[in-house]
Amino acid sequence: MKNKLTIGILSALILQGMAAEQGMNEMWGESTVKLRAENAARGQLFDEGNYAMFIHWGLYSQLGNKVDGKTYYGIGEWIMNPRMAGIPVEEYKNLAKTFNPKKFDAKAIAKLAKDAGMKYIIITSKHHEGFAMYHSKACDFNVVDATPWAKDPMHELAEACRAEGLGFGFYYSHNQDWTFPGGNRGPTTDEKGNPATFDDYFVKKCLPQVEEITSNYGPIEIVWFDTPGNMPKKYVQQLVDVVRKNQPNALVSGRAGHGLGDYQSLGDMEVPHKNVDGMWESVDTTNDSWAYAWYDEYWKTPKEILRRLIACVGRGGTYMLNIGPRGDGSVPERAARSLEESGAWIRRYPQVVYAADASPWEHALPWGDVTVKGNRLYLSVFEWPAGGKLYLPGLKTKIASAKLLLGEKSSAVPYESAHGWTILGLPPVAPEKLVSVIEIELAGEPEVVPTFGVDPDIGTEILADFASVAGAELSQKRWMEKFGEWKSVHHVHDWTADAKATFEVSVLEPGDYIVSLTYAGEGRLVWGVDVVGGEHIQNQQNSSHNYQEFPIGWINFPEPGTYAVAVSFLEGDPALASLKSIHFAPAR
Ligand code: JFZ
Repeated sequence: MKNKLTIGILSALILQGMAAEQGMNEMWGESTVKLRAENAARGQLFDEGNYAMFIHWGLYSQLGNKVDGKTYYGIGEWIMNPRMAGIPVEEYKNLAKTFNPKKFDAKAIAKLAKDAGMKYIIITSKHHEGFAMYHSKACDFNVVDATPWAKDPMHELAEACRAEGLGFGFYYSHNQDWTFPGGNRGPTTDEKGNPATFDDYFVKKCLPQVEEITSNYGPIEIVWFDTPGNMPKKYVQQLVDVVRKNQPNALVSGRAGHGLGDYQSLGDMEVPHKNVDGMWESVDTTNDSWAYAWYDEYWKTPKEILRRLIACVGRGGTYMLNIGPRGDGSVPERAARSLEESGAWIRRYPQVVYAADASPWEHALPWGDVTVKGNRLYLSVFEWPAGGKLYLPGLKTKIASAKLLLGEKSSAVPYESAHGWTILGLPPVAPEKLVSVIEIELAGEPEVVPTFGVDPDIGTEILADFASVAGAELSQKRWMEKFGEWKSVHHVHDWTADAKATFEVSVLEPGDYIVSLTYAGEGRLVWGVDVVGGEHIQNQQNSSHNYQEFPIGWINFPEPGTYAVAVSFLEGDPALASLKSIHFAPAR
C-alpha cells in the first residue's frame, strides 16, 4: 500500500524536525507502567512486568573468587566447591567471622532496581553452600548469629522494595547444602560422627527455613527454588505446600522440580531464539558471574541489556538480570551504570516492555526485534539502516499508521509495500542513542508470514534452529566457557553424505548475495550451498574449535520471492563439523 506522499517528500518532512504528535500518551498501559507490588495480582509483576533483578550475595562475595591469593575463574557462589577452590566445610564456615558488609544499602539497591525498570527483586536467602543471609532460627550458620555484622539485611531489603512499589522474593537452594549434614553434596555425618540422611537435612533445616522465609518478610513474589537434582518429589511437594500456605500469592520457580513450579525457568544465561509458549523466564547476569568476582569486569552494556530484555519479551517471556554485590555490600558501579542507563530508556518507552506480547515473527529480525500491544507493533531498531529504509518482511495485516517515536513525541513514517515486504522510510540518523522505536498501528490483529527475510540492506544471520535438517542431527549443545558460565548453540552435526540443512528465505531485492557459514570443526572443510532449483556454490575453508564465520561465496537470487537454501557438507570430518548459522549480505 502506498500512502499519498512519496517516501522522499515525507523523509524531508521528518528531517525538518520531529513533528510533535500528541496522543502518544494515550492510556495504552499507563497502569502497567505504574504497576506496583501492592496492587498487583498474583503473577502480574512476572507476567506483565517482564523484568526483574536477581541478586547473588553471600559469604562467597567477600572472597570475590580469590582464595589464598589465587584467583579462580567461574561463578563466584561456587567458590567452596571442589570444581573451584575446594574449601573444606569448617574453613568455609569460618568466613562468617569476617563478614561485615558495612556498605550494604537496602534502599539504594531497591532504588537501583526501580531506576533500572525492574518490577521485583529475588535475592539469595541460602545458596548451595548453606549460609543463610537472613536470621534463621533453624540453623545458626546465618548472617545474624555467625557474623560480626549481626544484622538481617532481608528485612531492610523487603521494606525498601515495598517502599519503591517493587515485589520481593527469595532464591533458596532446597536440594544442595554443602555445609549441613545430609544436604545434597554436603557432609554425610553430623557433628557427632553419626550418619546424616537427606531427610535429616530436610526436617532440621530445609523445611523450617522455607517456613521462615515465607513467614517473616511480608508478601513474597516468588520463591525461587534451584537445582532440584534428584530430590524426591515428596520433599518438593512439602516445600510447595508451605509456600502455598504462607504466601498464596507467590509463584514458585520452574526449578522447584518435578514440574511443581508455576512457570518454566530456562537454562542460565540464555535468551531463546524462538518464541516459547506459556509463562517462562530467562535468568542472566550483568557480567559472567552470579556472585561478585573481583576480576570479572566484562559488563553487559546498556544496549546489550536492552537487546536481551526485548528479545525475551519478544519471545514471550520475562527477563531476570542479576547483580553480584561485593562482600562489603556495595554494588559494582559499572553494573549499576548499565542498569540505570537502560532503565532510563525503558522509562521513555515502557510500552515496548511492560505488558507487551511476543513478536508474531517468532524470532528476532536482522535490525532488531518486535513486541506487541494489541494491534500495535513496536519495532525496536538496534541497527539503524544507513540507507534510510527499514525492511519488514511478511506483514500481512493492513497498516493504519506508522510513527517514529521520540519519547512521547512522534513523527509519521512513510511506508510502501512490495512483494510481501513493508519498506519504511527513515531519517538518516537514529533518534535514540541506544534503541529507536517505530510504532506501527495495524488495522487488525497482527498477522505475518514468519519466513526469514534476507534484508536488502544489512546482513541477515539465520541460526540453525530454523533449518529443516535431513541426513544430519539438529540439537542444542550446552557448555561452560568458564566454570558455571553457560553457553549454548543449536547446531547441525553428524553429517551424512547427502545431508541437507535447508533454510527457507524470502527475498525482496534479487541479485547476488555473499553467503557465509558460521561453524566449528577440525581441519579444512568443504561446504556446499544451493539455491534449490538454482545456483550451486561450494568452497573449502579452514575450521576452528570455536564457532567462526567463513565466506563460501556469492549466490544469486534471480527474482523477488521465497527460496529454499540448502547447506551440505561435502568434505572433511563429518563428526566434528558443527553448523551454527548461515549469513547473507548484499554483494555491493
Ligand atoms: C544454578 C546455580 O548453581 C548457580 O550458582 C546460580 O545460582 C544459577 C542462577 O542457578 O545454576 C544453574 C542451574 C540450572 C542450569 C544452569 C545453571 N540449567 O538448567 O542449565
